[in-house]
Amino acid sequence: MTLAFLNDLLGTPDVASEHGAQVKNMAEVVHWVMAVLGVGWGIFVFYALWRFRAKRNPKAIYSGVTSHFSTHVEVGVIVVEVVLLLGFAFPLWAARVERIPVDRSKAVKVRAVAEQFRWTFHYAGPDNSMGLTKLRSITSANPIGLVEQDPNATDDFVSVNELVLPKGRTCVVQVTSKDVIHGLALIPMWIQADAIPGKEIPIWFVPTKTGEWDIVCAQLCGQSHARMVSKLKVMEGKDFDKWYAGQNPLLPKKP
Ligand SMILES: [Cu+2]
Repeated sequence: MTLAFLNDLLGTPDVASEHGAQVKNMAEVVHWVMAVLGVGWGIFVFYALWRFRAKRNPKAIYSGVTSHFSTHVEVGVIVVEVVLLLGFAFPLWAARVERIPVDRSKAVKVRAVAEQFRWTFHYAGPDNSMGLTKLRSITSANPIGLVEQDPNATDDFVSVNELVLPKGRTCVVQVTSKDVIHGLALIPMWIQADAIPGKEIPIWFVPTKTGEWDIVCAQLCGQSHARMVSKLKVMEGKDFDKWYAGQNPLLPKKP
């Protein structure tokens, strides 16, 4: 029986991004440590119930425990948790969250704009520069509020409830919301971020597999939260380029 087989028992989803395996490993280690802790403490509770039952101990002893065994166990657990946190979780967090690629000129840039109850994915368009958006510019035809006067905005396009990305390229997604807090969970990418009104939270990753998956809203955001389902489509680079070039700009062409 291999470790991989044991990990399959956890039912963790497949990895379709470059960094995904690291997060998956981390999740698996944490699950197994917690399983050992949970089972261990469970056994201890039943042992204590049996060992200190009233029939065998008719008279309570008020002096308490005299051995240091439990202290050693507690210290051991703390050491394991500190190693997990400082040795694994913090460096992984720093790599995934802090070290956002500085040179984004070649990255695929998308804004994920949440609202009750859909996702509008805003692409930078052929110029690969995100157009300016403003709350005041939002209309039914311009749901993300692109500013018409901004030259970078003229070629920007949107994709509603479908996040299309290429395999093998760095993707930077700015996550935001128009109303309440939502959560963008890209499960096969092993990445997730809350969509908070007034904030743009960047996430980045490199997809390594083509395919189609559901995107779920990861925050209970209202009555139709469960129906806030979108698609994540990862295509081969050339198919993506074709799709990208075929999209119509959101703003009407200026006469
Ligand atoms: Cu939501």
